[in-house]
Amino acid sequence: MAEAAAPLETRCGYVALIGAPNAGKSTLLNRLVGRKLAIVTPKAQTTRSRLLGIAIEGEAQLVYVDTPGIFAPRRRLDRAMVAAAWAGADDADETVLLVDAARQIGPDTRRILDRLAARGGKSILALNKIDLVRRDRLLGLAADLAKDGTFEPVFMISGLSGDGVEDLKRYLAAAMPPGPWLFPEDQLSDAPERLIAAEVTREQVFLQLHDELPYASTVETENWRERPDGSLRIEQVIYVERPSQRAIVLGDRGQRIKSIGARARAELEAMLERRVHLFLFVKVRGDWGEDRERFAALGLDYNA
Ligand SMILES: Nc1nc2c(ncn2[C@@H]2O[C@H](COP(=O)(O)OP(=O)(O)OP(=O)(O)O)[C@@H](O)[C@H]2O)c(=O)[nH]1
Ligand SMILES: [Mg+2]
Repeated sequence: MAEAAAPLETRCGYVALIGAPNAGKSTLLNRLVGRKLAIVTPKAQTTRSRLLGIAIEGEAQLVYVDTPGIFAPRRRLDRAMVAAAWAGADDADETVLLVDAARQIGPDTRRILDRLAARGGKSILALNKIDLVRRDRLLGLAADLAKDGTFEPVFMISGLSGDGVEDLKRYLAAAMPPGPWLFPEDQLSDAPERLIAAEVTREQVFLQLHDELPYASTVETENWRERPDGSLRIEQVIYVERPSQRAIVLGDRGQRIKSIGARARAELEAMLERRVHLFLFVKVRGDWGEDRERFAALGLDYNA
């Protein structure tokens, strides 16, 4: 007689990834989910709002929360980003603090350490970018950060190479509370495709314009239409704050916007697995960082 299948005990929970800007949270989220959902650039403050990345590990469904980097906020947009990051941590079953092990512990990370200590309870520490650091330095850093007892356990990982990430995943899966899965098995994110598509273009704007353009530029998908031949027609607007910035995004004889569009389109075609016709427009919208509607579009709290 065939044995009856054992009842499956499923687990499910939220894991917040927090840390100073540029610690590698979005890179790790993509690695944990096994697909590129979050954009990654060498610039600090790339991620603006919370983004869920959903993965299955054995019987567990893990809902990872990528958050904006936590830093001392000045402008309204900054405050909303930092509030979104802490909200992600406060709602989560487990919190992973990512620390860039290749750098000194800076004031941003210090501030996070203080708040975590004040909050009480345990968080997980992940020393990231270990591909860049010598082992003796890592051990010193781990001992220094773990001494006040806020962290248990400590992982040493590289989100970029994947080193150590499997161990972290297994630990997190076992730590999730028992319960039914909250999302369909094949769902990878809560973000609509239109939003991820806008982020792909913003990534190119950030990557291709380096320091020439302040980070106060944003991208919105305005139109998304399937054509009869199965291809997609996507229209997006890149918003900047001043006419001089518009000129920078367009570039000499439109070369820059062309190149941004070409790279973004290639990424979108790979991501969406079909042909994409991408139309980019650049508009000036003075001081969008104070505009309520833009905050709503980003899923941020204007009054944070
Ligand atoms: N060498 C190395 N570089 C990494 C690693 N993880 C991330 N990076 C790089 O660090 C930079 C920042 O990575 P992100 O994933 O965007 O960092 P983030 O914490 O999401 O940054 P914000 O969204 O701005 O807060 C990028 O240039 C990444 O390629 C790693 O494990 N090793
Ligand atoms: Mg990020």
